[in-house]
Amino acid sequence: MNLTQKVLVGLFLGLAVGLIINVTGLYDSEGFTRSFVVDGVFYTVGKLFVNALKMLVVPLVFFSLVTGVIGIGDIRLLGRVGGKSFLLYLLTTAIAITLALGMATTFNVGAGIEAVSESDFTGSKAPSLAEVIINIVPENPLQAMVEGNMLAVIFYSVVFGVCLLSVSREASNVVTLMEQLNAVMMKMVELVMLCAPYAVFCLIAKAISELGFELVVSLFAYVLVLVTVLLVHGFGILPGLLKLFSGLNPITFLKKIQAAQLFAFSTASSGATIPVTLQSVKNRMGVNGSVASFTVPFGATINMDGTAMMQGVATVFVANVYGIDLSLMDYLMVIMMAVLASIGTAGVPGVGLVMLTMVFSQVNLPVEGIALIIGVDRILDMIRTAVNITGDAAVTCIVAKSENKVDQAVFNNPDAGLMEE
Ligand code: DAS
Repeated sequence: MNLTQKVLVGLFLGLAVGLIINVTGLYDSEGFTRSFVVDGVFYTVGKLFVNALKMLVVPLVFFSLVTGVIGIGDIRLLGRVGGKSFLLYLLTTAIAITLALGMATTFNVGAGIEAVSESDFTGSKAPSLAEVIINIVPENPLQAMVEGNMLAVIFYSVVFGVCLLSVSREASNVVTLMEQLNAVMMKMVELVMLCAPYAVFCLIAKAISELGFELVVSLFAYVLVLVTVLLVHGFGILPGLLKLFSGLNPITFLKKIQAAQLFAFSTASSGATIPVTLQSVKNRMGVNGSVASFTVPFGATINMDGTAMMQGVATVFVANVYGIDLSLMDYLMVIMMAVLASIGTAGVPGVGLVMLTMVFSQVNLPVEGIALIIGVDRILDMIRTAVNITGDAAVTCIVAKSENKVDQAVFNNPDAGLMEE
């Protein structure tokens, strides 16, 4: 079995075990099953996995962005490619979150569910917009890395990469070292991902043991709306933008991005999927490596349309559960914060949920409301990550086409670069 199949087995086994523990009352009985199995084994394995992922985030972002910038090879190209891809990434994310907020408010998700009085979920107090912008330039880059201030890490990584690129002849050893360290990071992500099936089993089993099927049912509207907007964006809007801005065939694009989408779905990690996304856009779609090696890691780090959509729908869901009316200004703030949050998060499982605390705090929503959706987030993370990398690939193709860096013959050849997973 490949990783995807193993993760899906872990997912469904976890659902089954969690339901059995919950329905039989083993969880509520506060006995051995709950104390040792659920709160012991399941919690520990799940936490170890999440910690391992968080361990990867900062070095992965730094080396993938530095290597991506170096990969451009030509400062002038970086300016055009970097500028175009950054603007397109922001545009697609803003479209995504606006669609999500529109659908979530139309269907009024979360209305009618009993407000949750307490939870142990605590999030950080989000900084004001001015602080978010000022914090982009770190006083101390190492401190920004230690604290996981992702916007500052991204800023410093891009600046470091641009400066290294401008002295790449004299600093060729450093360039080689960066590329080798990036390869090490990719291997480390792969190693951690080997544990994904077992971690998914434990995380899902624990969540369902606790939350029970009724809460999962009551979240059904949240899941249904979010999955709908994710699919509309991933399989409708993004291919449509590809056709509009590049003229490339959207159906061909969707056929050729499938392997990367499936890998993103199974790993719920854009970062882990970078090698597969790169392979898909270069070998299957004919995008020149000089563009893809920047826009793909860049997108995997700053472009998360699916994540922004989750943050939009979750905001409406929790506001309704707690009976809080959001103003137009609140929605505009959610859009801006979700775009910033997606920029500041590296592509690893669950980061969207972590950054959701930043979005909630900005519109004064109770952060503990996140505890309501954390149980089903893992499955949704898998879907939204597939949408995230679809956005990365679509923008990569649009930018490459605008630079005449797409080999049309390869793009149109249905068998080009077929990859065995
Ligand atoms: N799993 C993240 C990614 O890799 C997305 C998220 O957490 O929302 O893109």
